[in-house]
Amino acid sequence: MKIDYLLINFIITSVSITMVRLSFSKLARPTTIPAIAHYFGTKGRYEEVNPHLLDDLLFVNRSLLGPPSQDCHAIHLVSVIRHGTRYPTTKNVKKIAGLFDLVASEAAGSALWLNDIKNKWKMWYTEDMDGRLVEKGRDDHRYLAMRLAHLFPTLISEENLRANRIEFITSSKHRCVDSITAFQEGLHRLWDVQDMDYKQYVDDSLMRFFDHCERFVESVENNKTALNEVNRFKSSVEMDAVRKKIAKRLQIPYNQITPDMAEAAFFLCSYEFAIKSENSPWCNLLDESDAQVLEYKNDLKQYWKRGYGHDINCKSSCPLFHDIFKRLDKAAYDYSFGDVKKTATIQVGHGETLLPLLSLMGFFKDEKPLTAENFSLQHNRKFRTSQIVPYAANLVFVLYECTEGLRVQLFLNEKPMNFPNMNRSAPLYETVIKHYSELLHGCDFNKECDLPQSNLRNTEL
Ligand SMILES: *[C@@H]1O[C@H](CO)[C@@H](O)[C@H](O)[C@H]1NC(C)=O
Ligand SMILES: *[C@@H]1O[C@H](CO)[C@@H](O)[C@H](O)[C@H]1NC(C)=O
Ligand SMILES: *[C@@H]1O[C@H](CO)[C@@H](O)[C@H](O)[C@H]1NC(C)=O
Ligand SMILES: CC(=O)N[C@H]1CO[C@H](CO)[C@@H](O)[C@@H]1O
Repeated sequence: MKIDYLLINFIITSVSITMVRLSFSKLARPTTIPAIAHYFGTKGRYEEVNPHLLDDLLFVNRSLLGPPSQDCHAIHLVSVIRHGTRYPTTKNVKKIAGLFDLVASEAAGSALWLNDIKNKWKMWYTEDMDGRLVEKGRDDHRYLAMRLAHLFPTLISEENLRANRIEFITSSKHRCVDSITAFQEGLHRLWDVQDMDYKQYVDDSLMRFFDHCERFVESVENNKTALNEVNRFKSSVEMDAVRKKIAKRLQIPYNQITPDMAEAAFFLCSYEFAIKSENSPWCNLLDESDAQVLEYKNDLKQYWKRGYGHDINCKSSCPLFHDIFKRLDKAAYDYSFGDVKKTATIQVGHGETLLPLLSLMGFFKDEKPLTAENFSLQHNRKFRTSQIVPYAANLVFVLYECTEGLRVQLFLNEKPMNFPNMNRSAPLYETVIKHYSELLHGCDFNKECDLPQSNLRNTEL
């Protein structure tokens, strides 16, 4: 609410931007940040990976994010963005309700926070919230849009928006449609555009490719043993220790604190923080080492369901991979004829859209796989979803025309990221094409995703 009021304020008094920025810094910051906020994985705030936004939601670091060199001219930008902060899904609301009932009826002790949970805290999550975008999630996208427009003023501009040179594509899920709408709202507010409708295309074959890949659905999504490592970790000594500590803090018998209950406590702390900016009394159920265990449990799940764990997880993203390079190719081609048709592509999807694509392209690959036994050995793992896919996570490809030719620069969550095994931050486009030539010439969705019987069906038709 406060932030929204300020946003309006910002539009009205945009003359004194510095003043508004100062008030942002006072109001956007919650009283305190939970000590475990860095471990929330896919339920983490974007601000945890970009803490300077707590001082100024419109801050962009030009020296870090500017063109590779002065002679470079941005031609096109393709971004794949995760939806913003959302409510829990129905499944997680049920888990939260289960924990709340248990604590309200069984927990004992005189700790202040426990008293707050039992006497002040209200179970306000309802099943019909169903993972919908919250107001904070709209702001995530509104401000991201404004920052990207500041960073790439020749690509994301009012003129290009009006001339339909910016394409908006989204997953059909309500939280994604609402996010991309908020993104456009951010641009409209920035330029005070009042006479334009929001235009966007739903494309699940690009943004929810995982639903369309039969081999993925059969061998991972619907396969009980595909996530064996996660299930084994649930009964690991590490998870047992977390449960015992929670049981002790609540004075509830250990056997009643199931791994799901421990996870529900983690969810509660993360949702109260991400949605309401509150350091909730629920956060006292877990200390930092507990959070690391629960973070690993989430990372294990993402690793085996969306990342390197199974090759098909990555391969299911082939359509998106090809689409990105097709757009860059097309932009380069059009540009060479002085005929700019599109300057930017804004695509909004899920964490499940980004992780397979990043894995396909070789990012955040650890030498050894993440397994149920590896928790302590994987302390410094690269595959850490808290860092990679918080709410509103974004992967941005920017194509530049430079004196030596085309260059492409990559940003993850507004930070430059090198391509795997390339030490230059904006390599020549042809170097990148060479690097990915195998995928660019292969990575055929039908070949990877069709199951033998469906091939049969197809030939019978
Ligand atoms: C911006 O980026 C530069 C270069 O990496 C860095 O030295 C500087 O500290 C950053 N500035 C802020 C305010 O974050
Ligand atoms: C299910 O997953 C296991 C473990 O990855 C694998 O060995 C098995 O082949 C999968 N089953 C199917 C039907 O794909
Ligand atoms: C980048 O890699 C090339 C070849 O792999 C090497 O010659 C060069 O020294 C590296 N540059 C830096 C800054 O590491
Ligand atoms: C980094 C590391 O030590 N990884 C090990 C994890 O556990 C598996 C067996 O489950 C080993 O094969 C890996 O070497």
